Amino acid sequence: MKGTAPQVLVLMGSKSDWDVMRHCAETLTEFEVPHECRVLSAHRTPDAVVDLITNAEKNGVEVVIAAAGGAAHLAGVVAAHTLLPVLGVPMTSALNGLDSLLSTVQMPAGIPVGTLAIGKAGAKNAALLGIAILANKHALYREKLKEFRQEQRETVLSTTLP
Ligand code: RP5
Repeated sequence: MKGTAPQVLVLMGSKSDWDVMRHCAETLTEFEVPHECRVLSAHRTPDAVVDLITNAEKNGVEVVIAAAGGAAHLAGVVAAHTLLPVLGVPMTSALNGLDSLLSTVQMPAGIPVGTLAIGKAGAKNAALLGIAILANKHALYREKLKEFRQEQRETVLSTTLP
């Protein structure tokens, strides 16, 4: 969706996260949600994270998704600088993502990060939850989510085993 202002901003701490986070981007594309994916790190590029996130809302962004691995503070830092809903996706890491999960989910009270599952499921669900948030305001996304759920239902019900 080039040329359209992004409604969802997808940040990840490293290019090494892309192999997982492409599932998030692919889901947003499937639902035709204008989005932008960026690599920015809370510890390697802290000033650039703050610059981008403090301007996100006035640039039309409605939901931010932030993925990171290890001492995964990206989503929390992002949430500290915006009133937009922030969804965190823990990346698999040296500790199988448990460190990333705890770093993302265990926000002290006051600055929430809606945290999804570790890895691919979390990447895809972050997109779907982001779309559900957008659907409160944009009826078209609500219809698309209904269709998506119906397709999943039909897939399960038509499953046959050998
Ligand atoms: C985090 O460190 C990134 O989100 C990534 O998951 C992890 C490793 O990054 P690289 O060393 O692969 O760049 O900041």
